[in-house]
Amino acid sequence: MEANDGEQGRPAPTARPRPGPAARLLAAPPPGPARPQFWRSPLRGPWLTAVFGLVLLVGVTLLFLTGLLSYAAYNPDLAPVNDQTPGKGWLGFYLFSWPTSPHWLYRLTQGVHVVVGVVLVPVLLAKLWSVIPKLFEWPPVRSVSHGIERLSLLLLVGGAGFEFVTGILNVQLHYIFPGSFYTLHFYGAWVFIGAFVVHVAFRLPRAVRAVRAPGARPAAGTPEAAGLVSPRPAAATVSRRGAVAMVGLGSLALFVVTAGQSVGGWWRHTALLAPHGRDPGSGPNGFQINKTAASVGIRPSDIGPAWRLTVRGPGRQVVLTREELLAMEQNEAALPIACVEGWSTPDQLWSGVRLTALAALVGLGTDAPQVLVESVQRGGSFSSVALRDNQVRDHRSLLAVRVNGAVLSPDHGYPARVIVPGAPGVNNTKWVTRLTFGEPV
Ligand SMILES: Nc1nc2c(c(=O)[nH]1)N[C@H]1C(S)=C(S)[C@@H](COP(=O)(O)O)O[C@H]1N2
Ligand SMILES: [Mo]
Repeated sequence: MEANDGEQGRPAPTARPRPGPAARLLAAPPPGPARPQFWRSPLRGPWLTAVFGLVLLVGVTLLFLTGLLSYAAYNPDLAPVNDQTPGKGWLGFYLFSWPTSPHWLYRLTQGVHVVVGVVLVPVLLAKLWSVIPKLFEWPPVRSVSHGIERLSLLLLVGGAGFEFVTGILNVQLHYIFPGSFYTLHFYGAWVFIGAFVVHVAFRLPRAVRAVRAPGARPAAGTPEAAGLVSPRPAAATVSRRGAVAMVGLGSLALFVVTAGQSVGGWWRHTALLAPHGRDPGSGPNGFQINKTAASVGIRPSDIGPAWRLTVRGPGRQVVLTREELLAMEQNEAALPIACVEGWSTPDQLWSGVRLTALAALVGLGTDAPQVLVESVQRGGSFSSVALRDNQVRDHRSLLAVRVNGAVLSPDHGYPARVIVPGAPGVNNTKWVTRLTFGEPV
């Protein structure tokens, strides 16, 4: 045994160099959070971290998938006006034509995205709390591979924080980053998910082992304790299950005050955390408004008697007054508005002229192509949008002039607005003045 070496007469003491001050500092952590004894909660350990981690594994996967769907729903490959991330390169590898059925598709995917994102906040915070001693690990870097691992954790924690903060700001403050929110949230998601996949690959087996044996409490300092168990635990004030239940209650409370905005209608009253201060009023036009006419600078003269609708097709152009538009065959469709911010309305009964009928005005048949929709609004990323041929050809896609039996209000897009089944709210351009069918030239 090593301890007996000296007793057996070898000249051990002089053969070992005394460690220098730097080596001594690295061997013994400085006082404070770098010392394991500093952290005293008896709750911390592989079980608690694994429970929160597994919830996040499921939740973040759902967020990532619904986020990718949301991006695809904008049909960004269709036209430059649709794409907020023109430099995405192969990150758009999975894009597909967004379908028009079921007509509540985007309402569902984006409602799930925003509600799950909000509800996961307490779980994310609890997970970070459960591993905080590791942030102060000593020595900070033991080896090259340890350094790389810690760097990946920086991307993981930083990426998670960035995605949650940008997402929640967008939901709460209505586009404080006009246009660029998409870019930030989109690229941030790819950085975050890269670090997330690496983290899951390394930690999943350990997490599964920890939740399978909830009774096993590894001793501090052992490999299975993973640096999470306190060597000097204080007396418990709540059980580990109690802590999980508390976090669960926090999530439940957030769910109760958030989910109502995705259901819409009467349930919106329960959405205490949804942005307020813009009452849409009552009556046929009394449902949620994204941007009012005044807020985007629509002048009464833009949408008054001088308003015209220009329909362009290959080699043809037709200009209609509002009366001429009203004289065309009017059709109805019950469709919701579903915003990227997570709120949506129940189906509203829209009526107006089918996009296929407007395509027919310029000589296009049942194989109508894509259309560029332009608003009288000057500037702003939502003043024009390109709709794909499958959206144009759906008989529920309208240039609506009425809603729920009344003329559209100025805030809902008077004299005419687009409404398309299954699509994000952004595709439902208000105050439309020009439709250009066909590939952009
Ligand atoms: N011209 C124009 N159309 C627009 C917008 C806009 O800012 N300008 N906002 C879009 C967004 S983001 C949504 S969610 C819907 C909201 O429609 P609503 O205000 O009638 O509910 O309109 C869309 N149409
Ligand atoms: Mo929106």
